[in-house]
Amino acid sequence: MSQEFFSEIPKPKEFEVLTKRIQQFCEKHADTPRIVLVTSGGTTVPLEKNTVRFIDNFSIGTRGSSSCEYFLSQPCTAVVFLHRVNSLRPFTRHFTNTNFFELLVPGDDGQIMVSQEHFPKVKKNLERWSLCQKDGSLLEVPFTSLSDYLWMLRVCCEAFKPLGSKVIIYLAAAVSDFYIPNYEMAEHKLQSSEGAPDIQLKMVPKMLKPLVRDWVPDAFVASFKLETDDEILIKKAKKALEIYHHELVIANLLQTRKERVVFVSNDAEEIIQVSQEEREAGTEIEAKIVDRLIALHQSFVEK
Ligand code: 9Z3
Repeated sequence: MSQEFFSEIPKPKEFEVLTKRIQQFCEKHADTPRIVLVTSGGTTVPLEKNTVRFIDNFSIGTRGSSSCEYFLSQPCTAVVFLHRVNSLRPFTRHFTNTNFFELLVPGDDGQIMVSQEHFPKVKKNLERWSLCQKDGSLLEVPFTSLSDYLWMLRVCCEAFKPLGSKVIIYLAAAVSDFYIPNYEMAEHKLQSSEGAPDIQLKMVPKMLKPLVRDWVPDAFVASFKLETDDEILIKKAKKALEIYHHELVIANLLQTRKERVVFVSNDAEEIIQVSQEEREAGTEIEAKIVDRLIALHQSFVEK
C-alpha cells in the first residue's frame, strides 16, 4: 500500500542531495550510542503543481526544535532534525521574536557587535550550535509539503535501519491526514474566473504502520497524538499503540500542549507536566519529555 502511495506523490526537489547527506551522517555515526530522528513543524498540501495555494496547519515546530536541543545536550547523541522550512530550529528559535537589528550595535570603528542585553543568550546558543557543527552531531533536513516530508521520513528511517535499537524515532511533526494525488492536481494556479474549485481530498495512508514494521523494526518509536477534545485523547492514543505496536504514544491537547502531556505505553500512563512556576522560571516541558524518553529508551536497549 505505502509503495503504491509513494508512486502517486512527487519527490522533493533536492531528493538525491538530501539522501546522500543522510546516508553519510549515518555512516559517520555508526558507532555513536544514540541516534535520534526528530520530526518537526506542519506539512503543506499544495492545491497546484506550480504551487500558489496550499492547505497548512498551526504547528510552528516548538516541540520539535526544543526537543532537538535537549536530545543534543545528552551525551553521545546525534540528531537528524527533519523540519518544515521556516519553522523553528534548534538554537536560533530563541531569537525568532527579536528584531534582528535589535541584537546588534554598531561599534565606533565600523565593527558590528552583539548588544549587551542579548549577549549572554547569543553566546550560549551560538556556542552550542557551533559545537554541533564541529562534531557533526546535528543534521538538519528541510521539507515543505506532505510529500517532501513522507519521502524524507522514509529515507531517514531506511538509513537508520542498520543502527538497530539505538535509534529513537520522535514524531513531533503535525502531518496532514489528507492530500491531493499528483494526477488530480492542477498544473497551474487555479483560476477564480472558473468558479470555486471542487477539490476531493484523499486519505493519506497511515505511515506509522510500514515505519514500525518495515522501515525501522528495531528502533524505539515515539509518536505524538494530538486532539482538541480531552474525552477522546487517551482512548485514541491507546488505539494507536494497539494498531501500530510501537513503544510509546505521547498524547497532548492542542490547548495545553506546553504544560502537560501523557506518556501512553503498553503498561503505563504517565503524566508529564510543568507547573506555572516552573514555566516562569524557564523550564520547558520538552526538557522533561526528553529526560523521561531517554530513560525509557535505555531500558528498551537493555531488554
Ligand atoms: C504533536 O502532537 C506536537 O506535539 C504538536 C506540537 C504538533 C502539537 P508545535 O509545533 O506543536 O510545538 O506548535 N505532533 C503530532 C501531531 C500529529 O499529526 N499526530 C498524528 C495524530 O494525532 C499522529 S502521527 O493523528
